[in-house]
Amino acid sequence: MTNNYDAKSIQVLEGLEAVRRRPGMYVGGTDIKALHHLVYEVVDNSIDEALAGACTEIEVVIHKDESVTVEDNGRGIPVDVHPKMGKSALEVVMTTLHAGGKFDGSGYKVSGGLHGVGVSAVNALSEWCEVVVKRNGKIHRQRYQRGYPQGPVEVIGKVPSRETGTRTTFRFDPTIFSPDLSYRFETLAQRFREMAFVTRGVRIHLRDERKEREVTFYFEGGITSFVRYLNRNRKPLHSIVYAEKEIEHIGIEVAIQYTDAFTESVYAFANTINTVDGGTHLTGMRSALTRVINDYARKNGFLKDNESNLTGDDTREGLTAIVSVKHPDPQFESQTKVKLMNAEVQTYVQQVVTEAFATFLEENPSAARAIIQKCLTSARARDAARKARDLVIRKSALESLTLPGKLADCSERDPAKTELYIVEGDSAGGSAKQGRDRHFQAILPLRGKILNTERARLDKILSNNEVKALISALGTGIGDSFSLDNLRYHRVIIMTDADVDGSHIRTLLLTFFFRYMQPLIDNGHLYIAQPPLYRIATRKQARYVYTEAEKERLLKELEGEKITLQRYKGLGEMNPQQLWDTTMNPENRTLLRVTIEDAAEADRIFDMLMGAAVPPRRRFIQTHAKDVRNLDI
Ligand code: 0RA
Repeated sequence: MTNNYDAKSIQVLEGLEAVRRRPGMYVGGTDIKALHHLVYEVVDNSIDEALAGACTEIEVVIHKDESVTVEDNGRGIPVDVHPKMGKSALEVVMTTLHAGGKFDGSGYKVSGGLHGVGVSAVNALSEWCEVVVKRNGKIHRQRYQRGYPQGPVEVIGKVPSRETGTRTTFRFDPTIFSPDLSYRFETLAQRFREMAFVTRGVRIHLRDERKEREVTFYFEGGITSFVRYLNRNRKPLHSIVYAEKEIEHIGIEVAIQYTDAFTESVYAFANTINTVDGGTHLTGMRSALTRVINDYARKNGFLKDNESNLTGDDTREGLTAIVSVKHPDPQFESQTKVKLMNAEVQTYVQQVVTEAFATFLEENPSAARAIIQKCLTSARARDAARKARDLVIRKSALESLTLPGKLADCSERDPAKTELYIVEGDSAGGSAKQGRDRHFQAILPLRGKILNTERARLDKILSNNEVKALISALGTGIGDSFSLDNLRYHRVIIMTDADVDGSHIRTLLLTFFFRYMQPLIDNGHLYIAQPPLYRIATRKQARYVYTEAEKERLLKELEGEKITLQRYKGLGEMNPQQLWDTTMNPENRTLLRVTIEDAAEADRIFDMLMGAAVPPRRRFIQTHAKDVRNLDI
């Protein structure tokens, strides 16, 4: 018995140390993403309680010192002494790897924790952590430092015995994570919104004490509310189709609604986690929709015998849907790639969607007609787009000789050494042309706003002159026929004014690249230039600053001196030399590399940006458009 205990203790210590030595293996790194991961890991456990029907409220608080509290009104982590280990179950949960929510093996239907490392990994990576459990009419508490208990579980008070729950507070360890990391309210809020959508009946409250703000997510309608939310600015073609069924202990839920939009908004969840890379649940839903629509269209004369079936692409346009599965043993492709692999799920989801959607079409012939007409239009548009694209591709083969007239090309021919500046407006384009190093820097001025690509179809976009110039300057083609090998410049740099119009144009360009040239982003070729916001001059020298914070710092530094402060609203206000010095000279400039950390999030951002009514769109552009990762060159 004692031996066993000692052996277990050693195991525990080794486990905690392993996590601290290789945090990457357990929480994916030591950056801001991993930091958010810690919070998700803790909240996942409370969500598990909610999924088990034992918890309705989850409160998350970000404290001023960047510690975080997660509190739920679940059953409370058991605190009784584990007979084999001779210590409290709470301590086992908090200090043993993989002993998270599933520790007693029975209490749980499914586990939300995708990564399954459990709260013990969070504990190990925390400078300090405290867990308070209300259970059996008592308040229990245990504290830890870097994972190690600072004493046994203590009873610190009494409560009515119906009052139960778990409260965990932890402070990330600054010797493991970058010490100046700071939680992003928006990122956490986004995740909790999704969790609340797919966990009907749970209320998730997020409060930020650093800068008093809070938000509560509660969706009575679950994923039906989610679909209504996604379609809030679109015109639905019919009421939301909802189905829910449990097959072989797998909970399956879908909500489906077609709209008049051209894009698709489909999200798949497995155990409340947004499976960005899809998987068997998504495939099951998609193939069912295509099959049901084709069957109905044939049977009711929308498709003639000599006409071919609608394709998956045709039935996707304007589709908004959520598929959410709760699986007792989810298999994922890998730790980071979020893709559900359980093969049986595809069959089950297909079954549920086929039954529900076929019934819906039978019972609602006018909705059925609207959906099928939408799909037929989409098929025709796709056909037209294919023709238009072929034309562009054929033409761009010729146009490798005939580059757009307004492109000021560089003399270097090796793409690895060259850069293309996409510049807003003719006057800034003029300054850039004069200021550049023409040996390796090419300039493409764009006039006015390029098309809003979200709202328009491919065939229309391709007829836009600005877009045409961009495509032929890059040389890659677009969409399915995009080829990175033909990229004519390895750095493609968007350079726009530091004002609202500038950020709008930047966003439009990002949308275009995201939708039609994604490999360009994936391979790190797309950048955003950083023109200065201010020029601050004293009698002795002039300096440029790029952020408000920098400006404040410099003004403090120069206190007492006589200064002139110039705010640059547009690139056009700089002369060619200044533009070169501040924004284009590789020696001094800062470029931000555009990354797609999370394709779904990016998609949502574009979706919201382009799909939304004007006020939220403006706010979003102003706060997030430049939110890309910093890169030193
Ligand atoms: C194991 C067993 C039971 C509940 C929990 C763990 C539990 C874990 C966490 C983590 C955060 N909040 C939590 N709430 C509960 C079931 C205990 C029972 O049957 O009463």
